[in-house]
Amino acid sequence: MDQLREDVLAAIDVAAGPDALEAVRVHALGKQGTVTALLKSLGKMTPEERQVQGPRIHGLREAVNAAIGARREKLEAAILADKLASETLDMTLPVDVPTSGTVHPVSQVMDELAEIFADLGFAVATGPEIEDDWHNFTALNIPDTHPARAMHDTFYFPPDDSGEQKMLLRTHTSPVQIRTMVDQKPPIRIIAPGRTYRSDSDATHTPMFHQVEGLVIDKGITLGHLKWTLETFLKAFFERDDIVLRLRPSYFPFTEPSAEVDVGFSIEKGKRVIGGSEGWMEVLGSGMVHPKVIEACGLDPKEWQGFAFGCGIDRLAMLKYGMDDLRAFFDGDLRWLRHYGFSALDVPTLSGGVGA
Ligand code: 2NL
Repeated sequence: MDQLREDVLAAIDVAAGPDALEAVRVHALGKQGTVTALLKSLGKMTPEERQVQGPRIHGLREAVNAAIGARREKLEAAILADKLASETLDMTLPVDVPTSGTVHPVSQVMDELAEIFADLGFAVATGPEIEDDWHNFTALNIPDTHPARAMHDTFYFPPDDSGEQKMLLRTHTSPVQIRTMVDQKPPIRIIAPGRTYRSDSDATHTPMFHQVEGLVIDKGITLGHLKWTLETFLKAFFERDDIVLRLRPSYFPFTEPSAEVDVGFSIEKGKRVIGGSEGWMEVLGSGMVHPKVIEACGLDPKEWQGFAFGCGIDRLAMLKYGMDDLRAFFDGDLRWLRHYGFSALDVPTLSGGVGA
């Protein structure tokens, strides 16, 4: 038994790894193991023999178990030390950055507009892009003979036999404001951003473009309110205090009086930037809502007045973020989108800055 003890403990001591150690354990303590055989032999002994051999054989089993436990700990510590020494991480290697999309500049500018006008008490209104003749033209005091109603300027749907009025792709977001005036009681303060369509295509016009219109209907509204609102909006949007406005008399069928709004620009590093007054750039159309439009929506123009304005969102984005070709907005070129796109986490807020 002393020889067996010596042999098993020596084998445990030289076991080179967990597998070798397990083999030694099975050889000694497994079903057919050498130590197991001694334990089994206790059953065949006389009580006197068992009294002498029992403690010796059990003591041997304990000693083997303890030695295996100690050896296993030693081997595992060695394996861990080995891993720590060999598995180093090279922090200078380039990381595989997962690709993620960007927010399109048009969406970013729409979010900026919603944020700025929300602060002035305006809600965002939306409506259908497929409109009828009445909401898109008639209610806006646009006469049947107006060139905008011509087949070659507006996308009309083929007429059906129902005798219902002509359907078309809205040419501005004004029908959203018409629907709001028809459905809601004043006071009304809304902006209507969205897609609009005109049969036009060159370097500065795409058949689909984006527009934002604003509308205020209340009692005692004047051109003064219009000018202050636009000035406050443009200062917040372009994030500059030196915004200068110039209102030029103009004509729209749906406003009276009407005014084109020019904004002063200056030249910085050879580029035109909004602010200052080295020159003028037309950015908005506006005016006091025509009494006929207010009446068409079922309101009494003697009781309710208001102002409205409209401008191109694509154009606002170009002026703020320095793009020069409108067509690139709708090409879907990933290189352009990565260059001009915004992080989805970079949400415009008045406290954190509306733009990049
Ligand atoms: C422009 C000019 C404008 C409006 C849009 C409007 C809407 C209603 C009533 C009266 Cl419901 N007016 N909208 C008014 C003036 C100008 O847009 O140059 N847009 C790109």
